[in-house]
Parts: sequence; C-alpha cells; structure tokens
Amino acid sequence: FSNIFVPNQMVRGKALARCGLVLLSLWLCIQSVPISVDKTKEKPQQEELDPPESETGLHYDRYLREVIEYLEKDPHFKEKLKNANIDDIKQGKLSKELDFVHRNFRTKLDELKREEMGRLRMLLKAKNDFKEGNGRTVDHQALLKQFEHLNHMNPDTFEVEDLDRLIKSATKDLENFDKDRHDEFKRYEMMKEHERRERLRRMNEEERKKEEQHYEEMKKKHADHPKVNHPGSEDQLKEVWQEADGLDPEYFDPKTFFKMHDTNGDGFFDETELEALFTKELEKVYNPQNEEDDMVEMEEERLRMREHVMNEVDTNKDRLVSLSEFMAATKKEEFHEKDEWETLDQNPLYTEEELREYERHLANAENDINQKSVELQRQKEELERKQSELNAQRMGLQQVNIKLIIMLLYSFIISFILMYMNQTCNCLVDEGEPAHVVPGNTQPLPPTHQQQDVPVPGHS
Ligand SMILES: [Ca+2]
Ligand SMILES: [Ca+2]
Repeated sequence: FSNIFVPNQMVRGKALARCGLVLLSLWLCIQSVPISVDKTKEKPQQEELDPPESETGLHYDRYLREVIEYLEKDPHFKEKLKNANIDDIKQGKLSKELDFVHRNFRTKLDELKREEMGRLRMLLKAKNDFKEGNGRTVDHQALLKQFEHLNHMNPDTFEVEDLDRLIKSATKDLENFDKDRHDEFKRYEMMKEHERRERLRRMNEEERKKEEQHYEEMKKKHADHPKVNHPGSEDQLKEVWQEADGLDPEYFDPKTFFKMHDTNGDGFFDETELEALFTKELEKVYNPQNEEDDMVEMEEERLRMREHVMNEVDTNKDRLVSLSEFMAATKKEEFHEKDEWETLDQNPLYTEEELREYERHLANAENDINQKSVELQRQKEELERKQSELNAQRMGLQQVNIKLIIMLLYSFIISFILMYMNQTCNCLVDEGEPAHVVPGNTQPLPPTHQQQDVPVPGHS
C-alpha cells in the first residue's frame, strides 16, 4: 500500500506546489489590476468634481460678469467675494463693493479714453501741419500704426481727408466710451433699485414702512442743496474763478480763465480739463460722507455736464474746445443766463418697463446658473455613485485575494506534510521493507533486493 502511495503523494505534492505557485502569480496579477484601473479613472473624476468658476450662485450674475474681468485683477474685491456667502450677496451686502467696482469700470474706460484722446491730439496736430503747408513733415506711417484697426486705409496715399476720416473714427470711438459709461450707469441704477425692492420684499410690514420712510428722507436730503449753475455759464465759470482760483469776480476775464485752466498748455480744453471745471458745482450736491449721496452718480453728473458744454461750445466737433470756440461761446446770450442746472435725480433714469426688462434678464441669468448648478449636482452624484461602485469592486477583489492567500498557505502546508510523509516512508523501506519496482523506473534493483533472496512460498 505504502509502495504505491508514496510516489503518488510526491507527484501530488509537486502538483500542489505548482498549483500554489500558479495561485501566487494569479494573486499578484489580480492585486495589480485595481491599481491600474484607479490611476486612469480617478484623475478625470477629480477634475470633474472641482466646481467650475461660473458656479458662483450669485443673484446678480450678469452685472458681475461684466465687471468680473476687472475683478480678477483686483485683489481687494476678489478677497471680499471669496469671503462672502450667497445670502450676503443676495441681501445686497456687497453693493458697497459693487460701487467700488463700478468706479474701477469707469476708471478703466477713462484710461482707454485718455489713450484715444492722445491719438486724437496727434491727428489734430498732423492736420494742422498739413494746413500750414508742412504736410511732408507728417510721419503718416507712424500715425497709421496708431490706428491699425482701420485697415481699410491705404497707407500709400495720405491726405487731409484721410486725417479727417481718422479723426472721425477716433471721435466715434470716444463717443462709444461715453455711451458705454451711460449704459453702465443706467444698469447700475437699475440694479440698485432692484436690490432695494428685494430687500423690502424680505421685510415684515413694520420694517418695510420704516425702510421706505428712511428712503424718502434720504432722497429729500439729497435734493436739498445750493443752486447748481449751468455748466459753461458765466456764473459757473466765475464761481471757479473766485473759489478755486481765489480771484476777484469783478475782474473776470475769459481769456485769462482759458489760459489758467488749459493745464497742459496745448491751446485746447480737452474733456479732462473741462470736467475739472465742474468740481465746485458737483461738491454742492455730493459729499462722500453722506449716506444719501452716491459718488457714482456724481461722476455721471460730471459726464453729463461736460457733454452739455461740448455740445454748446465745440462747434467743429473735434471734441476739443479751442480758445476761439471758447471766446465765441462767452459772447453768446446763453452765457449770461442764470437758470439752474437740472441734476440727474430730477428726471427718471429708466422707465418701470426697462427695470422689469432688466429684472427679467437678471432672473434668466439666475435661472441659467441654477440649471447649471443642478446639472453639476447631478454629475457630482453620478461620479460619487461610480466611485462607490469602484470601492465595492476593490473590496470584493481584496476579499478574493485573502481567500487565495489562505488557499495558497493550505497548499503549501499540505505539500510540506506530504513531502515529510514521503521521506518517512523512504526511511522505512531502507530498513528492510520489501520494495517493488517503481513503475517507469528502469534502474536494476540493488543485490539485497534480488528475487532469489526472497523466500517464495512453495519453493523450499
Ligand atoms: Ca489743454
Ligand atoms: Ca473744437
């Protein structure tokens, strides 16, 4: 029994050991599979889970989006926005910050405008040189380089008409800056009103009554100010002459006034120089310390004043007031008129219909954001679901791995036991046990195992 058993056990032991090795390599293979899966799948998931920049949840998204480019460069507002929660924003707590942003918007436009004004001045000088017969000294290539967006111009021919076209184009650009500022201001006012109404809507009746009363009081307080002189009128200029320049109004002289306030001495009043003349008038209406005075409105008022004077005085429409244009204006009848300037709060800036349209626009923008937010939420949940599926798979694989390791250990233990038993059997055979020829073994048996030595029954 044991003669047949031993070699069989050895074969099985070897087979089990081989099987163990196969299982071991199988286990190693399986172990490496989930790792490679995770590496390829986890990265895009992480990227998709990051909320995109547009998901601000802001109530006044459109308004903000328009100025967001400036904000990105503005660490002050960026910090404020980062630390504000959505309720704060919806309750209009950021509106003060938006005023600040609005000023930035205007400053940016002003900067662009100054550049444009500089180019306009270059053109005017070139035109003047042409008129005086110095056309050959004009570097028209350099001038054209300033107006690369006007590629319809032929750089080979360059006449006074070309300069006129360039001036017209530059002037149009400048008009656009003013128009942008007006539009921006209108939106600003509509947003302010919209925010106010939203705030009222959230209040109880008592709070609302109090708030409305306060609003009316502030409006009255704002409207209560000294007479604002008509911009460009004798009274207005005399006030500057007296209060800013410290001169006696009895000796008011327009030509001296012009020379004093042409601060860059180029012989023209440009827009900035003109606007500076209105500061005295504006200070009568606007004080940055007062709750009821909005300094954004003050700048809009300044713009209106300058536009008014330009319309009246700049007869050749080059957006500059020459000394002769100025002197001509002081000789007109209107120059001596004493009527009061109507400030912007005296006339409605927008109709109720325009406000409703603007609010619809805001609501649509908010709706878009909400939809995006819902979609993102859905995507996030989907990703989380996939993630948990992956985790479950990984857990399952780990359990399989543990089972395989146990099996492997078993197989090693069994093969070890078998090998031990095999050795024990061999020892017993060596001590005189009869042995049979091992099947397949062609080796001659040792002499002690010769057949004649073995007693055969029936042969004595
Ligand atoms: Ca000037
Ligand atoms: Ca002019």
